[in-house]
Amino acid sequence: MADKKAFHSGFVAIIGRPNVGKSSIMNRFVGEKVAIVSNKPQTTRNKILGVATREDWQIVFVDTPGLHKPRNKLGEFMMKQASDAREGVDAVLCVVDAQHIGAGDRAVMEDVLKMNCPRFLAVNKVDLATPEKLMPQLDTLHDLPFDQIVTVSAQRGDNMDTLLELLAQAMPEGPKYFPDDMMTDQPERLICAEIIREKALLNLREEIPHGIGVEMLAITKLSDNLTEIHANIYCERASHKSIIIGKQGKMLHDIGTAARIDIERMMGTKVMLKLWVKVREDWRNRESDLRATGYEE
Ligand SMILES: Nc1nc2c(ncn2[C@@H]2O[C@H](COP(=O)(O)OP(=O)(O)OP(=O)(O)O)[C@@H](O)[C@H]2O)c(=O)[nH]1
Ligand SMILES: [Mg+2]
Repeated sequence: MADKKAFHSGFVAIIGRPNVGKSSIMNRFVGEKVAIVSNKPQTTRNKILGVATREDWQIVFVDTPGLHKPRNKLGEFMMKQASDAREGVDAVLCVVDAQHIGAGDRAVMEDVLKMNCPRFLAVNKVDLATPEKLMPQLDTLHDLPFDQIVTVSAQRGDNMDTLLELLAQAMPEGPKYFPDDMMTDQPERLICAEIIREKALLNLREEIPHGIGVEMLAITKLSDNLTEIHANIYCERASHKSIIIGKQGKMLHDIGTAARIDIERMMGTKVMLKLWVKVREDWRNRESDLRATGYEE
């Protein structure tokens, strides 16, 4: 009987500035939306695992919050999550936005290049960058000692299979860390909270999204196909609260409806979703509020 080919596996941290498309890349690799995505920077707040499994390899991706200067305890928590994610990984995937590679991205790349493991660079959103804009940017990257530099589009899919294959080839021999059907380490209640936050991010503008947190109060399975969910949406000012609720409750209704549809799909049951909006001034600096919204070690 022929020897069975050795299984390869490992952890890959995804690192980069806010909004470059880290979570979109992970979702594409996993084949499911395990991390929420929005056009607002600082969408991701926790380390989130996403698992891609094939016949002879498994990669566990660690999506991280975009690197920025923290302005409150939540920001500090996020940056700690991002730096912890680098510990003990088998490879790192640094991500930049093809439309603009700035000083902040360069600092991140320099930092990533200090890591002692295979280092990959994804230049994402190539669908948005014209060749005239992209070429000079790529020229400035070629000298950097990444193991591979790949231009990709997480949204359109360009080169994503190639990048995934290159990452798989860099994985050492190892066990299957997670069962085949497991896509993420996130518990159901955290996924629900994230879905609600995503819908708030998509619907709200300016500074409000950054000040939003979701506290899950209860998830009750009323029957095999009906779940009741209660959650608080935190915001930082009374004026924000009235915007989140909207005229005759329309905004909150829209956020709730969009969230309910996604949660129903995830849970495979009908969902009754009840949301309340609470003003918690400075909650992003208060330990107890951070704990309630899921931001603790
Ligand atoms: N056109 C285009 N848009 C993209 C692509 N990848 C991501 N985006 C968009 O870019 C925005 C940010 O994507 P995210 O995946 O949330 O970015 P992130 O790096 O995880 O952001 P943070 O969690 O805030 O650090 C979203 O609006 C995505 O839809 C891409 O390849 N092409
Ligand atoms: Mg993200």
